[in-house]
Amino acid sequence: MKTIITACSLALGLILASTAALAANTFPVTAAPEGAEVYIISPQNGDQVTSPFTVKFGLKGMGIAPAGIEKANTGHHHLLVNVKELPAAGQPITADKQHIHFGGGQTETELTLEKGTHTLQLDLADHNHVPFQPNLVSEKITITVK
Ligand SMILES: [Cu+2]
Repeated sequence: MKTIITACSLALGLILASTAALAANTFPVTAAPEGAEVYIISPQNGDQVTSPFTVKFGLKGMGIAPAGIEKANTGHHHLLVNVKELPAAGQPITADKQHIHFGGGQTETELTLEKGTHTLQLDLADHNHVPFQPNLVSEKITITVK
C-alpha cells in the first residue's frame, strides 16, 4: 500500500511540475517586424456611439493570418475592452468578454456595450495568441455609449 501511495504522489508531482512549466513561459515569442503598427480606425478617441457599433481594426507593415497559421510577419487581432493591464508577455492572451480574439482573421467587429464610458485597445498576437515582442498594441481609446 505504501508503495502505491508513493508511486501516486510521484506521478502527481510530475504532473504538477509539468503544469508549472506550462504556466511559466514555454511559448516562443515572435519578434514584431520593424515599423509595424496597430491602430483602431473607428470609432475614434472621445467618440459617442450607440450600441451595437462597429469597431474597425487597422494594421500597417504586417499581414493578418488566422490563429494557428504560422506565417512570417502576420498575426491576428485581439480587442481589449476596459482592460487596465496589458496581457503578459510570452503567454497566450486570455479569451473572455474583455479579451476578444479574432482568430478567423477578422478586421472589424460589431460590439455591444452597456451605456457609459469604455476603453478599447487592440493587441496583435501571433499564431499561438502570444503578443509580439515588443507588444503591438494600438493607442487605448475612450468612447461613450449613449
Ligand atoms: Cu488569439
